[in-house]
Amino acid sequence: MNHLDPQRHVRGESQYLDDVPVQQGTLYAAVYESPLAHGILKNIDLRAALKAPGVVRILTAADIPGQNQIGGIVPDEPLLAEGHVHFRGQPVALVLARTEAQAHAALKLITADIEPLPIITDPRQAAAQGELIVPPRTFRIGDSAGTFAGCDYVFEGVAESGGQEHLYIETQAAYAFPTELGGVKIISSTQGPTAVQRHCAVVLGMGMHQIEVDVTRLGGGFGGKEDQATPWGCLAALGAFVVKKPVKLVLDRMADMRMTGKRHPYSSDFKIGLSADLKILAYEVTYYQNAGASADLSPAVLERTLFHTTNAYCIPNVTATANSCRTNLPPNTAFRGFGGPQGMFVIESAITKAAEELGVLPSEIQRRNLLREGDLFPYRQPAEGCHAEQAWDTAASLFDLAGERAAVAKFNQENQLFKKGLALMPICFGISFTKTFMNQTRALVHIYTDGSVGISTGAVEMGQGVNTKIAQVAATTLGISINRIKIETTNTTRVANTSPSAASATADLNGKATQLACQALRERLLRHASTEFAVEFEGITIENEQVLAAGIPAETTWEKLVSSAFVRRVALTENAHYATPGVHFDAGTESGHPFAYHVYGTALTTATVDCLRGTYTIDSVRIAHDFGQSFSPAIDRGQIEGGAVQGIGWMTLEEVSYNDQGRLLSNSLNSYKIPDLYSVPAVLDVHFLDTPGHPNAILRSKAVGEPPLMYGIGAYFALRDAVRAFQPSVALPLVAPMTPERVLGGLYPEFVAESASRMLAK
Ligand code: LUZ
Ligand code: MOS
Repeated sequence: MNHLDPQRHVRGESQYLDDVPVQQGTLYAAVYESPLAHGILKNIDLRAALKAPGVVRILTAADIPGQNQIGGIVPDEPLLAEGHVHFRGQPVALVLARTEAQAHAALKLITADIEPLPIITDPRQAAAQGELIVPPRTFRIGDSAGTFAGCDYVFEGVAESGGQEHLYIETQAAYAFPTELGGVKIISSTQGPTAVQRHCAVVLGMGMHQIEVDVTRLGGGFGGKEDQATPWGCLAALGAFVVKKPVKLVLDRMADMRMTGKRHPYSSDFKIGLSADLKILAYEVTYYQNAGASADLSPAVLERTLFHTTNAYCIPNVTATANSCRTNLPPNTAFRGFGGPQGMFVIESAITKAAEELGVLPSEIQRRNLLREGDLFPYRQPAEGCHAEQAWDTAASLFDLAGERAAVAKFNQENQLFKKGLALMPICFGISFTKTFMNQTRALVHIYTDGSVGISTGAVEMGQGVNTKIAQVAATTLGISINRIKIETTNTTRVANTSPSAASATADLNGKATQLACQALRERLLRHASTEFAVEFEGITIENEQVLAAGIPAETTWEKLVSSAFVRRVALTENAHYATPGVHFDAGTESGHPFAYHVYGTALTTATVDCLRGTYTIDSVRIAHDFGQSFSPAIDRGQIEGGAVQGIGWMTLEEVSYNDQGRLLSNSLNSYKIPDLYSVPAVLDVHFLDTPGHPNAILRSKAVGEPPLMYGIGAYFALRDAVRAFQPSVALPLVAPMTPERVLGGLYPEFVAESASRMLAK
């Protein structure tokens, strides 16, 4: 089965938001952003801009008819700044003009009088000043403090990981239309249509039923449109509501990079205790999450960091504390992995540090501590259907770990100016929204009288192939060709109260709802056939569009079955609700069974460093991955390859950089480097482990969205291994991304420190 969309994508036929035919009278919106990262907003001078050509109206907080509030978890985020500004790029005013160029030209005529306030960009500084978004949370199992005294080895350290720009190809955008009775319809590039609907209703001061949100597809999301499509949807809706004209708002790339939040940078303190035989007995970690200026999804991201504190390892004594720190940066947000990668980077750093100090291979510690069936995670869910050891051992044998190691050692002995490194990266990722109530959705399935089928769910297609999977589920369940099936746009009036397409759970949730609806329709149609042809219900099936059973006429096809059912007034529409069974969590005790299941895998990564230049190549990434029973292997393989490469980018190339004034320095694609064709490893192998899948996974095919991103962490440690082959004594800080500059700093620490101080002196 192939992904249904790519042929249309490469021919330019797929319709994205900016391709929607523009209605007559449409106004174009542009956003005036705060030029300062923190201050008191005393006045906005709109006079010159209002006189500019084509300008129809300029809206500020004062024009909001409902509440000026779009905070999803904590109500701390105004749609338009009011009283204060809290980050550079914060929306302050919305210009509506006849053309896009006129709207942008008018922005330059706006001035704001802002009294500067002190700017915080560092999460530890924010924490020291008590600037926390929510109270700190702690996950605890066993007694870590009491265990360290009995450990043979104890190591402490600091690990830091950087932000990451989502860089969806389609930037943030919305197109809003006034509807009769004073409502608004919004076409939005969002992963969360209901979030856009809910917040538009709040901002406009009306019921959610007055707001309709429609999504055809996104040109990528990666978490960046889970919550942060909302402001643009609300701004376009506000414009349409006030001016009673269609309003289109599309961010250009640099505005998108400046104004939207990214993956959260983390700075963390760790302490790890081991026995003489390298069992990890205790682990303590304190995370400082750089949340940016408002909560956005940060508390939920923070929680998932805690859930992934111990990655794929069983550690009996753990204390993990997480702080969400308020800084004067754009609010950071969901990004593939959702805090999990940040937590997993720290435990891998701790293990690597311990291994380096002890003079053993990190993999010796990793392998010895992998989860086994029934082991408890720190939140007390047992590992059920655990494939951590199977994934590791399969990777080690299939990819010839011993041979690879020998080859790396031989290369390093024979080469002075190039060094190779190797690392293993096991992953374990929990599938489900950690907020239990979010694990629900619905599917609305229509069979039309000609036998064609239209399916609406809460799933948003953003390139991940969820529409293909849902169509496959329906075709399989109904026994018909996939060519009869259309996956409709995601629309809040057809499927209401949806969770965002996120948490790797979209195909599971919406696939299961579709399966339930199609099972009901199938049963209803077969009962009709049983009556119509007076044959036993039990024996009847539909296969390849043919209704089969003794006594059923051979010419009874799917089409005939459907049209005869219609004539007999049988309902050809079904609406099904699905809620993941067995998930629960008690935030009071920080324990429960939050995940439907876990996904496992192991990557073996090798890299070569050019020890003169500090440049490098990631030579190979070979992955043994737990797909369960994949029914779309091409799509699933694509997710693993894409995720691994995106993770490599986060860990080795992509450096989100703000100055101390909160100004984004990496503000375009010439200062922010993402993986391209040339930085993809020459070898990127994906092996499908033989695993049974899980009943909560759609057709036992496990979720594939987020887990592979964390294979990229292996690239960081492979590079570190190579640098240490050149400079065995170097005290390399555990700071990601491992950019060529950082590699160079590891290769020539004194020289780099010296030249840096010389540059500073200049
Ligand atoms: N969004 C969310 C997510 O609201 N809860 C989650 O647990 C989650 N996990 C991954 C990605 N997005
Ligand atoms: Mo995502 S980080 O599952 O939107």
